[in-house]
Amino acid sequence: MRMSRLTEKGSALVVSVLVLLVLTVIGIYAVTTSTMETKISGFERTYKVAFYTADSGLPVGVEVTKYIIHHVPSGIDELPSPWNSVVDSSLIDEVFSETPSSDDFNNAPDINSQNDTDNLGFPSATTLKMDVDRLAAHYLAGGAIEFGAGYEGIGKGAAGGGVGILFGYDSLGQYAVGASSEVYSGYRHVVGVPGG
Ligand SMILES: [Ca+2]
Ligand SMILES: [Ca+2]
Repeated sequence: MRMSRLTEKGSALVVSVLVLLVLTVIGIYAVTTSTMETKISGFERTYKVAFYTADSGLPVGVEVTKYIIHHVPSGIDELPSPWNSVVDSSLIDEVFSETPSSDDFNNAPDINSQNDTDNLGFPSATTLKMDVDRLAAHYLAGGAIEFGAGYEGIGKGAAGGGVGILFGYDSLGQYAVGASSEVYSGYRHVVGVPGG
């Protein structure tokens, strides 16, 4: 009788230890999984910040290009703030030159947000670097109405075509350590011809 009770006590102890072991393993698994998920969502967030930085830089590049075309500045200091601090001086020549440029955003970015004290309003630890390239110019056939949406040039001839200048924007957004995103976009600037 006594022996039997001792055996029962021993069995209960073994079962308790086994249950505790199983619970411990489940607990470790749960903690590991949630830590992994936290890390993954953290990576996702840094990637999104990098992507939106790159993406929101594209309109900046287009506006800078338009300004240079319309105002023909002789130097970068003639650009309005904060563009005068983030635009590389080579961009003015690039916009008007028919010779394609071979620069890139790593080597010599045409726009670098870090050169502005406010980082162009982007969050801290974020960088926008962009390469603006004039790709090609081509004559457009057809009437002004056809190009009405992109019309910004001179001389509205009803039957006149114009010149379309293509620009490419290679935008790099960087956030924190290692998170980066690249977005590429284009813009066609249409210049009308007088007396068309
Ligand atoms: Ca350049
Ligand atoms: Ca360029």
